[in-house]
Amino acid sequence: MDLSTLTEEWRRIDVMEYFTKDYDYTDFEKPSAEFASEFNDYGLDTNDNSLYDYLVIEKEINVREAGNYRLYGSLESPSGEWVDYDSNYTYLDVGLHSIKLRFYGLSIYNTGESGNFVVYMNLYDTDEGRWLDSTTNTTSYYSYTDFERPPAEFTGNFNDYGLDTDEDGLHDYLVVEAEINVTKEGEYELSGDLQYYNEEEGYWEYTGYNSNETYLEVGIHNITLQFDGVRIYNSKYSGSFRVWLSLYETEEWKRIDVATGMATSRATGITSHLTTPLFFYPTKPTTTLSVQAPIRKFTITHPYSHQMVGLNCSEFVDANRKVYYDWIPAIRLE
Ligand SMILES: [Ca+2]
Ligand SMILES: [Ca+2]
Repeated sequence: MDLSTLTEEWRRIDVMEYFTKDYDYTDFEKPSAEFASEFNDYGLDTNDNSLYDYLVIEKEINVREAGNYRLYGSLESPSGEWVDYDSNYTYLDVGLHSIKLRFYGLSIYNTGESGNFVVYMNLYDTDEGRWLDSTTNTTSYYSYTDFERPPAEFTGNFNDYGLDTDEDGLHDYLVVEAEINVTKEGEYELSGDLQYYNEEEGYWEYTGYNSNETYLEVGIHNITLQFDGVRIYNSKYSGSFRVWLSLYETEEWKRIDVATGMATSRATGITSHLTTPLFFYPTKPTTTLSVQAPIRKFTITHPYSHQMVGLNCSEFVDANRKVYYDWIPAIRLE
């Protein structure tokens, strides 16, 4: 989905109400597959340390026509925070099948929540590229302490300063340092978005991105990000900047920690992932998604309900041509 290509020129110029004859829905085609009732879940420990590496779910699917299908599932914590997603692409013959999804144990540990987790599922026919069915199931009780611990995390110590690389007295970079405690050596990536609060428009303006991938031994490390000074000059903003920091392990490319105290800026209820729908909960009949810098808007109209609404989103390109694959920054719902 490239929102930068959306225009505001689409205007409805005429509306007409027309009523068809009466139809019986049973006279129409049934979906080639749909969800059946069975649902099962269990913890999976892959390295025998008595902590679950994955939460596995098995969902029953009733197939009417053999073909290629995709089961997509999104996991939410008991309090409704998004945790992880997984997809399973598979060929299925006619009949009942139990299909598995695996959710990342560390992401569950990071919620700090115990209780029954919620799995939102969608079923797609990948031959026809068609959505077929959706359903929601609740897992049995889990404590977050049943799952794997983060191999690295922020200690909470941060620092920042201007860096003058050509000694002309002006900062070439704004450097942000994050202290990271590594308990399992490996490859990690620290990434950050630099933002400032635009008082006039009332939102956080994106001012730069940087990432730093590095191999880290066990211990405490200071990892730095460098944000482009010219970009900051061009913003014409003076004051404190906010940095949204994420720490990834690069084996499974999972986010293992985010810097605290910065969560308020993120749009409520939005998650977006590689080749999966962008989901949100509509709270009004019409929801406007706003994308920042410069502001662009588009409106999604849908029945008022607490069902999730999905947009297909494989990548997101913001107005500055920066491409995001795993989340959408600077969007808000109105
Ligand atoms: Ca384990
Ligand atoms: Ca300089």
